[in-house]
Amino acid sequence: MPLTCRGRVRGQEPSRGDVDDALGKFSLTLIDSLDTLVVLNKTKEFEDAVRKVLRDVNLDNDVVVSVFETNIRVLGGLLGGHSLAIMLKEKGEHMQWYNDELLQMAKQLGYKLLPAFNTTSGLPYPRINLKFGIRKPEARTGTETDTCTACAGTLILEFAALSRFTGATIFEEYARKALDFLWEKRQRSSNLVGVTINIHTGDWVRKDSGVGAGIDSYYEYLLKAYVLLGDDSFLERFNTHYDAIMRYISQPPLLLDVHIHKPMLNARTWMDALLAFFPGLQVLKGDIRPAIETHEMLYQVIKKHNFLPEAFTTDFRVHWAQHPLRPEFAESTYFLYKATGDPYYLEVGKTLIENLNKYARVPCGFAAMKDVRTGSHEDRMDSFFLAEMFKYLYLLFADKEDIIFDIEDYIFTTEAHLLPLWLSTTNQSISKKNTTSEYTELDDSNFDWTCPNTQILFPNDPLYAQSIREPLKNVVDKSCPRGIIRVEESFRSGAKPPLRARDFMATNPEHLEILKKMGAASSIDAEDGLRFMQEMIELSSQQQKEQQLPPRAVQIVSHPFFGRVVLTAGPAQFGLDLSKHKETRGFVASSKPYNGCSELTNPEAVMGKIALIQRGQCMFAEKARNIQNAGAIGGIVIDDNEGSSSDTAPLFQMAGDGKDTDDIKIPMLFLFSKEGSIILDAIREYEEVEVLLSDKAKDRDPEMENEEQPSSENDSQNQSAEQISSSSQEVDLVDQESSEENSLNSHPESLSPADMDNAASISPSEQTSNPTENHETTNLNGECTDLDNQLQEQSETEEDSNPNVSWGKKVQPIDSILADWNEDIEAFEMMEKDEL
Ligand code: DMJ
Repeated sequence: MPLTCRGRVRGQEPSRGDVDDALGKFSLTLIDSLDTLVVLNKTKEFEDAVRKVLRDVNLDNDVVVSVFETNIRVLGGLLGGHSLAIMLKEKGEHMQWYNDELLQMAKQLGYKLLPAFNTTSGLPYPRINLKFGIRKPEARTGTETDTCTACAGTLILEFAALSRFTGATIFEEYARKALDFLWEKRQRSSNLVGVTINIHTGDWVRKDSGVGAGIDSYYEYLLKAYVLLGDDSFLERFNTHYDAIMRYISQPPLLLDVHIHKPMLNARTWMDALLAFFPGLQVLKGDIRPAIETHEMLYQVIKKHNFLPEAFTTDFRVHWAQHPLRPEFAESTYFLYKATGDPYYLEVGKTLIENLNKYARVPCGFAAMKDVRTGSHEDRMDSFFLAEMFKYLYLLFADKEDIIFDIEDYIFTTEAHLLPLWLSTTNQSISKKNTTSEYTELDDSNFDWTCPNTQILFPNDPLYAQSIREPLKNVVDKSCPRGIIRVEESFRSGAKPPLRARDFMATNPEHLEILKKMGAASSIDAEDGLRFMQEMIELSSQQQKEQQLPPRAVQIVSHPFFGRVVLTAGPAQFGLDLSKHKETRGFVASSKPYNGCSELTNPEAVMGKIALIQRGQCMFAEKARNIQNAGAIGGIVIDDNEGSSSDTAPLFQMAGDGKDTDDIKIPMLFLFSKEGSIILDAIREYEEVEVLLSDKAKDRDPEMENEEQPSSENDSQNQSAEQISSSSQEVDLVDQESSEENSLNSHPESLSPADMDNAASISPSEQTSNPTENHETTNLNGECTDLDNQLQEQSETEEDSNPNVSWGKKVQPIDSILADWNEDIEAFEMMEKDEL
């Protein structure tokens, strides 16, 4: 936890839900970063780290963990560590004492994971108890019915390596069986797989299909299993799927999810950050052109937001603003540089590193971005940051002689762990399944460049990659994404377009008839119904969204923080609107009484400063008035619920007191207790603590550190009570204008299926885009002519002109249908649970 400078121990911190399933009290980060140390030529540190793992790590904990995460991060980490330990030992200088201890641990862990495969399908349960397996009731797991495709299909590299290193064939057998089952279950006409599957029946639970969350590394492992194990059947499967991906999902430069049964139909209008690995996989396959295109599109999204948001729409707005420092884009950049030698990719890498240092680096590491729009942090540095991000960025810039071994002798697992290619010829006792006859005859032209020799791929043409990128230069700023158009076009040829939620009218008998039909059994109707429900819920959540304000940021700028720590703050529905005014900068002081519910007894201490007040005992507006009367230039309300944190709670917004709050002119922000205590601890340690209150963290540059530190008194002059009152007139004016502007610009955004059920509880930071983005979108829509956008604009106009028509009324008649679809919607949540 890079903000609080502690390790995250499961059970000792408030649960963050499924994301904690990666934590098994097994020193995850230490194990996941073992082989990174060797890549970075930190041999001595590697030796120490291995000793620590052997001395301290216990794998027999009564903890329920994700089988997928444990496999890729811990089993993979141990095997990567072992691979490089034996390499070093053989060189004769380091690790001379090493006697396969990491491998023994890996084997022990492998056996602990095996009970998860006790299903008729051979697909593993998604979770397992490290101590009790899936034995009930002690295990507290083993009741799940579904898993994600990537979760069941991302085992073969680690399991086969474990079998081949140890001679215990059972691991490779189990992983192969799970892959065979997934292959059998592919949708036979599209050759695509869904996102989640029932581990007992093999039915697809979520029938949407993409290359990102929930499926990503299944494809990666088919191709890499071929590379590592030399088994043609894996390549044939991969090629069959790849052909389908390029036919349906790839809509260059976009990669859009489609339905497995109706692959010409896009399943959503947004993309997730996990798909950024795909250009790297395309390089490995040898299909460089689309890799360059998609990578370039992603890079432009990054340049717009500094990081790749967890999800972004086809018109490149933020859909889900979090960014946990995922490595996929750096991984693809590395592979593209290796393939093309184009220095452009070094520039890309430089930007990534600069952004990490500028926006994510904090005193105790690198903090995930809670919201790429505000630049606020989360107290979280996932183990893949060291395992993958560090490794790929280092390798991008490393010359051959910088690395003490030949990296070409290894394959990267999905967590960037290194497995030696010589395993392909060791302990090959697993019988290969001869299923060649099942493979579709493929158009060979697709594979002209498969397994290319990079020396001859771009002969004498250093401008090859650039010529592909050039037409995409402004794609993010100017595009009218064709993905959206395609959906509509597919129905222009005669067939009646399905009913879209935005067009639905409860009074239209034809619409009601279509709705009834959707409840019937045909799978096509069912899919239309499913999409209808998704859209309906998205639109209805948009209603709630409109009352919600975006998150704000509290940035600590004084020594020794210098702007490095940015805390996610909740906005207030009253007081100075930080999205329309320059940030407020000032030293902080606790008010007395701390709850701020009566006239302050220490006005001299808060005068000209930002007052800290505790939540509770009176209305927020009352607190604001009391600190404003004492001369404070701003206020931070700190939650009185001990342990609350923006990591686990949705964004909190402070409401007014139901009366006129125009008299409150100072900005007010809310911090949960954990973020608040970071400021309180800082005061205890450094006394003078200066912060910025803003809608977006100020760029931290070296100047911030050199900036003359204004004394608290100076600062108090910055925004004196007089200035506050003079700026208040401006506030009123701007507020009026902007509220009009906002209503004009309000723009329905879609939510992920996984978000849908949570629409009420999800943090607005994940739902709203900032006013600038709305504005851009309006401009963009003005230029676009596709039907989808026209319809969207139409529906906005209708709503605007008749504000009394509420969605509540429209939603009512379909309540019963909502119940029918409930099960599917729950399944949609799996995506977040399983991978995001
Ligand atoms: C990593 O743990 C792996 O790359 C995995 O396959 C999916 N993504 C995370 C990091 O984003």
